[in-house]
Amino acid sequence: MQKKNPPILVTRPSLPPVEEYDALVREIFSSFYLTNGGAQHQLLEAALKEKLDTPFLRLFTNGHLALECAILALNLEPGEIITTPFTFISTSHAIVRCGFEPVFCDVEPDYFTLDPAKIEEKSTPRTRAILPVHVYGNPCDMEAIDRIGAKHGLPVLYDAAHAFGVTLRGRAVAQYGDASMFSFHATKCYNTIEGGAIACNRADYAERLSGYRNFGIHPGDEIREVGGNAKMNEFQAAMGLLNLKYFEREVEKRGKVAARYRENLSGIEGLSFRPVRDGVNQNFAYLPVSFDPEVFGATRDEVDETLKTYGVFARKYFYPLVSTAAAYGGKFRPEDTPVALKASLQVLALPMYADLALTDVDDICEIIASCKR
Ligand code: T4K
Repeated sequence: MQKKNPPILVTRPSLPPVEEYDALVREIFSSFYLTNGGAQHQLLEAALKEKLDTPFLRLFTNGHLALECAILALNLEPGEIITTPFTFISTSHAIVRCGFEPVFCDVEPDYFTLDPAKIEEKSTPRTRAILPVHVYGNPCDMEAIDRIGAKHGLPVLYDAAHAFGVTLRGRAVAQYGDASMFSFHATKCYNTIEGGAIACNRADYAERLSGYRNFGIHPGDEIREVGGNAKMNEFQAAMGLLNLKYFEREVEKRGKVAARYRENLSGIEGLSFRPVRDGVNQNFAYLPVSFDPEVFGATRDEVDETLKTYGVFARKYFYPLVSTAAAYGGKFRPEDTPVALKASLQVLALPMYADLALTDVDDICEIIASCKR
């Protein structure tokens, strides 16, 4: 097989027709209103509230700052926040940057999401909140986690960066927990270039989010919070409005890509796909595949290197475990979360985007199959 040129990357952002974006950019130009809650922003906030089926929603300039504002707006006493080590570094950095200590709890072996059976043993008198992640867009066991939160009086803030549009038994993921953060980064299945949102179910919390997003300023020039600047601008919001129009088509195309991978790779011993929880309507945000080297014969890293020689750039999402980040000074032991550790060594996120040609998927699968020993 020939080396892919141009190379195939792990993802490629979906873009609306450029004429449609041009038309909205012209509207923005003629309005001279570029940020701070302009017309596009207002339209997008309203549209996403409906799409994510949530009573309150606030837009942010990116998912990470949204998460930080969401933590701050919980008004917690200093202490610990229970989270997963199997995530992007943003999750635990947000906890630390907001002045809390992350406590890493292991994940479920099938879904790689926070294991509800292990949360309570991580709880101490200093636990202040639970921050689970719907990793790859697979929702956590939200019913069980919400029950634990309610039992111990701990707020549950979901990192739903990957879970835009996902539902469980017809119920939007944003309806679980106290709040959910969605990322609209260019690499996500729904993008506003950079961007993010917090969905929540309480008006007072949403008001505090507005404050943290905009220097703590509220109507009447009252400055209630020590907020920063995390506002989404009009150009981002315009991209969001257009991408929202095409989102269903995006998911449908991604679904076809995912089905082709499954068709080609199912039955190869030592290679496994993530199962999907009952009742989940997926968004196909990522295409994670695990390689068990004992059975497959080659390691995840060997498969990754082989793909690269053909111009295919998969990604080791999420390796290394965030708990081992040098920034945390070796405080956490990866052996304490063995399921997450194993996942971090075995998972490869394969190229996944709406316009990935099915013939390219076939080629990628052929390369992977050829690695089997
Ligand atoms: N929580 C979780 C669980 C997250 O996964 C993330 C972000 C966050 C919180 C924070 O949300 P944001 O603040 O980002 O909204 C990427 C993304 O930058 C990041 O958003 C994402 N998670 C993370 C999982 O992946 P990198 O370092 O892998 O990005 P990069 O630049 O290597 O891009 C990945 C691939 O996409 C490359 O092969 C190139 C391609 N690409 C990228 C961009 C930006 C394009 O084709 N076009 C583009 O515009 O972090």
